[in-house]
Amino acid sequence: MTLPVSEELIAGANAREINALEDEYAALGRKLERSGIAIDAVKDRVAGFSVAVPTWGAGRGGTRFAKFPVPGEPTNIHEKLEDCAVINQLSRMTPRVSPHFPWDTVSDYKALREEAAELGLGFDAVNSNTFQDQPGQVQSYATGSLASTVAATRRQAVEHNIECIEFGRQLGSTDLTVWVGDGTNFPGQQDLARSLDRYLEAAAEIYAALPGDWRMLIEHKMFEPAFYSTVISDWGSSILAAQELGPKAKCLVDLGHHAPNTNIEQIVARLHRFGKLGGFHFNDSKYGDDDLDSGSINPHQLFLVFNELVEAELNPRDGFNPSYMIDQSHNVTDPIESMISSAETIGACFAKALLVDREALHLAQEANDTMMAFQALRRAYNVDVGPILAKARLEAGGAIDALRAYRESKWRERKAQERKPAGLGAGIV
Ligand code: PSV
Ligand code: MN
Ligand code: MN
Repeated sequence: MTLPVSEELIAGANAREINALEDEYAALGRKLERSGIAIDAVKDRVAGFSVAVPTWGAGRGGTRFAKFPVPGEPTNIHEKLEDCAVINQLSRMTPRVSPHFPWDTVSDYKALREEAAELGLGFDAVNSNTFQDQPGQVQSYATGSLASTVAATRRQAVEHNIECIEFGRQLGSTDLTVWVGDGTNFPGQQDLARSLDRYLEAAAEIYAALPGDWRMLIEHKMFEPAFYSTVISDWGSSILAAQELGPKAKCLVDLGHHAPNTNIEQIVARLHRFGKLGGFHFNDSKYGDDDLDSGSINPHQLFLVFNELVEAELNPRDGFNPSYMIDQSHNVTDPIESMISSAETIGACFAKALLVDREALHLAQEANDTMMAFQALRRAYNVDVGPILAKARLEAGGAIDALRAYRESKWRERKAQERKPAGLGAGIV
């Protein structure tokens, strides 16, 4: 394996920070011990936690108004993998990459899988794209894709998804994430029931092409690019579709795809209850599908989501194995820095959820002692779990302070000299 950042640089940075970390870790260990929690056990759980990063998150995102590339940003799948390897090498929490087709152009999938492995990476869910037209494409997605009234367009969308499964097979993926932009902008524009019929019929063809150990993750979104209705608008439509398709179909929850203030943690609990929780796209939002960095606006919500996930793990239902991925648009930051910071935030919410005194919580719930039930969550949420994450990173070969080590590596500055400039223009969704 050839990792991108110099091991000496990481070791040097860690040597400067190790004493402070040991001190903080020991102090936190004593504090947790007073509540009967063994810090090493929590650290080991955190060490086993990972979240995938999206190839499209490795470049600067943008809005429909503009995209401002960062000098040295990756412009092809090989450079994106290199950057993802930097994130994982320093954070040791992001060993898998999720590709998006045809945004990622690949000539040899087998070789790409080997290239990724050499960088310490594997592949996560493959994402199909039927929400944009591509050069040379025969049918336009202007009328939608899987739910289009145009049979040839539906066929093209089905075939693209099946082709994505084949790409994923070669890359070692086992999940296909399907998000469609299908929907309407005017009342009456389409028959709301028949659109779903068409979607279900087309999705069933994709489902039928899934290999035995694959899952189809259905991602709902209530608006954008369609602003009156979307075909798979919410978790209700998503779970109904997943139930109709079969056991390999699960629901994917993108945190930004709901109406403001929606109780997402409750959606998580509901999906799990019916064995349909397939995975997450982590990001944060203030207004809509803002794709802001995870936990940057509402870290408490992220903690509550993980609280449900820890509960779910203790009460397993059918095939509980949610896939975790970051889906953010890094418009004003270095994407590597945003993903290092986001992975840390996501891991921290998981760690805090592990600290919840479940017995106290359940007893308080049974006794209808609202304040003590809330306090069981609050106590865990208030703990600074930074030392636990840093220790897990250090033991896995990463950097105690991953962001600082990244800055010291001058990775972006060096890539700005080596890589060809990224194109300008409007961003991606
Ligand atoms: C749609 O808004 C979405 O969340 C889907 O996951 C897409 O694949 C992704 O964004 C692309 O940016
Ligand atoms: Mn998403
Ligand atoms: Mn989105």
